[in-house]
Amino acid sequence: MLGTSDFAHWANSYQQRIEAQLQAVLPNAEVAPRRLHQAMRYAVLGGGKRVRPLLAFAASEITGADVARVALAGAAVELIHAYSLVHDDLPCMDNDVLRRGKPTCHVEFDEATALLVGDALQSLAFELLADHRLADDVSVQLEMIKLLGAAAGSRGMAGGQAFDLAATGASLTLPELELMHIHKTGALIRAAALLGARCGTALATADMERLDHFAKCIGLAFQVVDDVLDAEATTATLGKTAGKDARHNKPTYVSVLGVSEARKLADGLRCDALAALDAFGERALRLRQLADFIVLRKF
Ligand code: GRG
Repeated sequence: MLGTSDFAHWANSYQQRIEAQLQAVLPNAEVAPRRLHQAMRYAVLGGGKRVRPLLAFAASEITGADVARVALAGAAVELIHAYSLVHDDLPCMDNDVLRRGKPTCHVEFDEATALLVGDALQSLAFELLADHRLADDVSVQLEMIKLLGAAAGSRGMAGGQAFDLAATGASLTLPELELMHIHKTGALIRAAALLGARCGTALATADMERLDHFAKCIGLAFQVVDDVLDAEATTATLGKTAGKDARHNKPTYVSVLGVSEARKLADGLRCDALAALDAFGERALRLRQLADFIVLRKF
């Protein structure tokens, strides 16, 4: 059995791989429109845990996918994620000034540029998925493009953000909170795992459902932990403003359950997620380790 340091080494090497892929696909900052291209690179490069691409790489180990394909799929998901952070930080949404330990995109550049950064990153994500061979079967690749579109759109992340904006100042029940986060945070995390797997050999329907269940549980666990960290960690550790949820009067797992129950919920979700991987044996080692990282992380 491999230990934590082996996971740290694996994660580090794939974080570097995704960084190189993102460097390569982002427009050159010296090419016009330079300010927009500089801001796109600023928003994406040199920060973030890269959890979504790591999930794509880990899931792809189940289906023996080509790493070059997975890097492109993982980069597409990370571009969507980076766009969502840039837009989420805008004054019309969360109005935040710190992200990944540096000034938010609209603070460093300006609001109009930040809006365009999000738009352009989203377009680039789909361009990547359409422009490179990611699956042997063209119809599978079309399914992959559709999957990311649904995960990012009004029935996925953007819809979750709409639920979130509507919930400010309201009190939500646990099922309502879950519905919001399955969309806002969970949809893209789920897409990352499924896209990584789909770059390789096709899985039987039952196995795809197992992976999907894993991804749903871990996507929700990610958000529960995010809420706990917002309440307990410092701004310096997180690289983003801590304690914001309570100040903005947002319903969270901590406001509904308290820290201790929220932690128990995250651990229960981790156990459910891990159980869904039993059928995959050693091929799911990295997914198991990532599940542990997501729930036990301190930032
Ligand atoms: C603006 C369409 C639109 C959507 C925004 C994802 C999102 C929806 C907003 C981000 C705000 C937020 C705090 C979401 C909760 C969980 C989350 C996605 C945290 C940030 O993700 P990490 O921790 O960030 O993976 P890094 O910086 O490590 O990539």
